[in-house]
Amino acid sequence: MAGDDVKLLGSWASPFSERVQVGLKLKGVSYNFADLDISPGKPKSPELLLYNPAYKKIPVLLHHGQPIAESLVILEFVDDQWAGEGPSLLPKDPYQRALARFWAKFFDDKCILPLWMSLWTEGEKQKGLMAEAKANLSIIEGELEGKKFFGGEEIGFVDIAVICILYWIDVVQEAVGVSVLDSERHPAACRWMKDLLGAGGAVNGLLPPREKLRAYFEGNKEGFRARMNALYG
Ligand SMILES: N[C@@H](CCC(=O)N[C@@H](CS)C(=O)NCC(=O)O)C(=O)O
Repeated sequence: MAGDDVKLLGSWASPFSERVQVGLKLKGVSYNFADLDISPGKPKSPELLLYNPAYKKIPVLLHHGQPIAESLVILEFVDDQWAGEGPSLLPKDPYQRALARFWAKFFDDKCILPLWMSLWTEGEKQKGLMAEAKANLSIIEGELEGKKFFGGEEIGFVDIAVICILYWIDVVQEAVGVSVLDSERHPAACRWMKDLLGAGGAVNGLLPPREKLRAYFEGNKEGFRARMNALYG
């Protein structure tokens, strides 16, 4: 807020960086955005290596020059630092708070890699990853049953964590010509995603335009395929 010095090292093309941007925007916090080029083959920025030597990954938030890394950790920091500004991202009740952290962690640990790697693999390997993604995402979907948002009536921590990734998966699957996320396999997630992104939705207009993102991944698809298989294949 006024007097705060907030800088985000990120990339417009990163869903993890986007989680932080959505959190800051919902809270109404002004920030400077350093849009780093994380395309495959590009050297890492010295600023990133300086502030996140442990993981060497974006996003990194600098608050008065103090670095914080890891998107979920940053989101929690944003919620605490600007408590009282905009909506609370995490529930106040300790048990509900713990549950929100649990589901965000489960999504990160069990859903992201099989969803993402389904896009960059083929044959039996891809089939196995798709089955794993479907099984784990169905568990997450169970959490949405009878609710508008993961957080209940208002958008919260888990919604932000999940929407950024699923939006990317939805766009990138189009760019690479693979289908891993659809309303037949994941009806609750697709319904929830449509509500959030559509006219009047809580993140409508906050995420990068679909066409821009699709073109970026389409243009870099061979580089991403090689890099993802080298890292996780
Ligand atoms: N667990 C991390 C993941 C961050 C991450 O994977 N960042 C990617 C961009 S999407 C990155 O920095 N990639 C650059 C690289 O690995 O060289 C978080 O939640 O912040």
